[in-house]
Amino acid sequence: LTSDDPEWKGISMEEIYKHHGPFDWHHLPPIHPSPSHTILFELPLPNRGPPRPHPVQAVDKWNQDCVRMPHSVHSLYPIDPENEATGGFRRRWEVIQESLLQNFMSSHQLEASILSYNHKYAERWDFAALHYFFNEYIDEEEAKMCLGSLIPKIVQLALQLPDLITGPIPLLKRQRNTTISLSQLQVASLLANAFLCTFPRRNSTNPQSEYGSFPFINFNKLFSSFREERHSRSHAVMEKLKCIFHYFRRVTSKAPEGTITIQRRFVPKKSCPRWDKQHVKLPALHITSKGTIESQGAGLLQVDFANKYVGGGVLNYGCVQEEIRFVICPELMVTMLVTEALDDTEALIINGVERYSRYEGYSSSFKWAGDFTDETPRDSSGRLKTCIVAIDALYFKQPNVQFNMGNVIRELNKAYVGFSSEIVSNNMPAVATGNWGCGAFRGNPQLKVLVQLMAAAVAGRSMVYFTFGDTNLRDSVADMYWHLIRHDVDIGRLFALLSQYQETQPENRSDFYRFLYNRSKIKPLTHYFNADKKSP
Ligand code: AR6
Repeated sequence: LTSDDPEWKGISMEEIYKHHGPFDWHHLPPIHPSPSHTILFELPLPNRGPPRPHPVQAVDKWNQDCVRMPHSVHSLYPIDPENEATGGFRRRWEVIQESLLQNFMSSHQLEASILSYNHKYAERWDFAALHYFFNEYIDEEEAKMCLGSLIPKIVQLALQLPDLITGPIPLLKRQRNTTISLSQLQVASLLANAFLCTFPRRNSTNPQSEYGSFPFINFNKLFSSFREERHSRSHAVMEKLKCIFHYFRRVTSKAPEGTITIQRRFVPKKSCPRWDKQHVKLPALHITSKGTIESQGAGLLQVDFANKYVGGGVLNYGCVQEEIRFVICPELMVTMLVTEALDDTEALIINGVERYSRYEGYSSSFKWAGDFTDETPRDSSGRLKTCIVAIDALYFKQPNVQFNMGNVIRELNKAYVGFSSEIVSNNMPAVATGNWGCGAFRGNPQLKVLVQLMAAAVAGRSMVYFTFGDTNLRDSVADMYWHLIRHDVDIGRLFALLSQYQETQPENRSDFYRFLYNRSKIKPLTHYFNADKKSP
């Protein structure tokens, strides 16, 4: 089963794809409304053009369970911001419209405009990144084009919001299984509003505030992410801005026609697997040092190495796996509008997002590398057949702590919730993953690969693992994988071995894989017992 091809080990991609094309899985049911699934467009879809908004008669809800929309009649703004007590109030949406419908000659005018409906933050927000981008980073011609032509289009797209979104958008709150489907055009308009910082109540930094447990969505955070002394990280922010402007260029020159589904998945802890009692075997594994999840994982369940506040530092200095994915597929950012911080046994699954940009480099060397045409086919509900699952690993300050069984179980459950599905099928796409939790979050990839394999096994999926250039990791994991297969080590047994390793005192702990090699050769009693029963 192993190959001579030095780039990969384990099972071939043909076998992972079960000898079909990458997009031939039939595991995802069409979009269908239900009490837990809100659909913001009309079904069936039109033969051409973007989906029409649903409901036909607009409904304006202003409460704790839905996104507080900037155009709601309930969103009010002081007529005289300096003198709230005396001046009375008007609709904030009117203020937004008036201040945005103008010709912008500079990014400073755009800043003034944004602040005119966010006066509370006039002293606190700065727009250093935005100004650097327009005045220093891109050339004058480009800056002129962007301000004179693209920004007005973004404004148009944002101001279409009341026509494009007619129903309340439910929030995906903690410990609820809730799903939302939107059209790509609706998402574009929401993101145009985020860009212009129009979402009310989303700016407080107080954790006790109404949205204290939600990610930030207004782009002011990104616009201020620039410091001379953080030169290389500020540079990456400039390149992220290029990706975002490119996205808006694309969606304002031709309205996208597809749809997107966002699902919050919650499995109560008591319904998660008893890991010591799982007798499934390790699943098929393809492990490679070449390629990335988003490029070579076509059609598979692609893991987003997430923060519990989905999107992580995308609207800030962050520029690692999650943030890069969010800027090359900016539709992912709409999840930040609706998703409350993920709990331990929760995941977010996003179907249908499109990729708009190419990129080069990583972290501080990240660069926008031009337009990307996404050739992924669509399903019958208009979604690109791209499926992403956001799971947040634990951050480990102390490397030893990750072997504590409480933490191992937490990571097993998290991966299980992300990889499993309420739809039972024996034809589930493999998981496309890699060093989840092992970069910014400082986990041990030799442990995390096994944790993910165990979760995939119980969820009934194979796995494609990208080591991101690390050939040593590829080889050591492949060797361990074949060793465990040869010794018939099942998930419960592997769990028991992890727990034995953890019982040895940290100062006496040997190399983790050496420990597994030594111990897994010794078969547990139950195996002898079963073997005895079979022998004559
Ligand atoms: N494909 C495959 N592997 C990759 C890719 C890719 N496209 N990009 C990176 N890797 P990291 P974490 C590998 O640090 O540790 C964010 O801020 C590469 O080896 O992004 O889970 C989130 O918002 C890299 O070192 O994930 C969270 O706050 C490793 O994957 C936090 O980082 C881990 O990537 C999560 O940190």
